[in-house]
Amino acid sequence: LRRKPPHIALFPSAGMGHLTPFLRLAAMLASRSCTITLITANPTISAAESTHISAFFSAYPRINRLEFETIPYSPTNPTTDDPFFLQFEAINRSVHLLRPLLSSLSPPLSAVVSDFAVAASFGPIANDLSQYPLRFFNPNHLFASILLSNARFFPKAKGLLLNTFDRFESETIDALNNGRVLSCLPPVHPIGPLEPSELEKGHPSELEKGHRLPWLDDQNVGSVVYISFGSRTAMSKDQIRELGNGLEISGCAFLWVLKISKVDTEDNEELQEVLEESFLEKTKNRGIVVKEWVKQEEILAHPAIGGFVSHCGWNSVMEVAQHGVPVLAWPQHGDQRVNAEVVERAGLGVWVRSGVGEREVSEREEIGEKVREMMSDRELRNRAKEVGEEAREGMGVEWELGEGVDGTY
Ligand code: BUP
Repeated sequence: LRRKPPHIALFPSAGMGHLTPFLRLAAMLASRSCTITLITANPTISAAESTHISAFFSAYPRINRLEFETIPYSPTNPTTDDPFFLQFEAINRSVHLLRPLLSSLSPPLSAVVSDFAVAASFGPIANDLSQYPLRFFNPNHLFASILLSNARFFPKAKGLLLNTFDRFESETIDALNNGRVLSCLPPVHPIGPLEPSELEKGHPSELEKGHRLPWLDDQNVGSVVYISFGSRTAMSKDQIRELGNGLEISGCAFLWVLKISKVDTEDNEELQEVLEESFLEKTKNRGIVVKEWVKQEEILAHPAIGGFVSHCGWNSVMEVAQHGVPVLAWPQHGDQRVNAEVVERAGLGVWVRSGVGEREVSEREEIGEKVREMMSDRELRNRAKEVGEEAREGMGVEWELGEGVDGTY
């Protein structure tokens, strides 16, 4: 008897860092004959999200879209003004609107894969909270309370999919699967690094538009340092200036993606207004600064790239691991410090805990020195290369989720 292909709904939360892995997973599952419904919550916070969602559905016409309108969340005494956290909460609070839409889908759903920040949407909530060690967080903070209420749902899930791979975090995966962290967790499946979707392949569009890609093509192998702090981190103007001067001091060629505002729709400054004229003049033949969206996957895959100064958002970590490029970790907030530690322990990069990134404003001399050290560290380069080989070994491996409740897969 042939089994029906499973129908899987995917539910990302807000921000590119949360959307990107879901788009990749959707593309990957669709290519393996699953019927896919991607849930998109409106409104989105950033222009990058809207653009990527539209382009994704054009590139994958067979993937269904289920849109739902969230009820805006605007508390009177907010514990945060982060628009992404507020949107997490808005999604969580609006999820009752989603349930009837999901139950009317045809064919009926075999599974829902939900972002951890909105996981509670789909099931009953356990009562016992004592086992979750959230003492590092302020439980009154919106982000902590979102995580807490969603983490309570984890034991009710059929499985947890992690965008990581065995060799990168073997101890952690082992501890999770052997009940050493929590006895009540379902099986944890490391499914990363996720392959880029069609949307991310091809030339890095913005670079190409500005005719700058040939510049990257003309650089020596492993000579360019790539700098990006992700889609939602804007540094202070002072830090941006120090970083620019640090890059100049390093003597290395560079490609720097510079975010001037936290949300791209609020970005109304030109690079020339933020960077010193002398910096732009002195580095014009040695480096490129862009503020547009670039195809990071493609950049990291380019042979000219020899190092990555990264905020260690988890998607960036998985992407750079896959390409085996050394990292200088410069974590900013959220889970990024934990991620930086993972990067360091895996041998993929260095994290100068008391230095770069850990002060209010890190100074140019130190930045220059650390960038130069990373770019010339042969041992680090070799270990990063090995990490890349380990990462690619895991890619494309078929994984089994087991049989669904209705026996359809
Ligand atoms: Br900026 C930028 N192009 O120009 P993270 C980012 N990306 O492809 P974040 C581009 O966005 P949090 C650009 O490759 C990665 O897949 C990048 O996710 C891509 O960091 C994603 O690295 C960014 O997880 O989110 O966005 O700061 O730290 O909240 O996970």
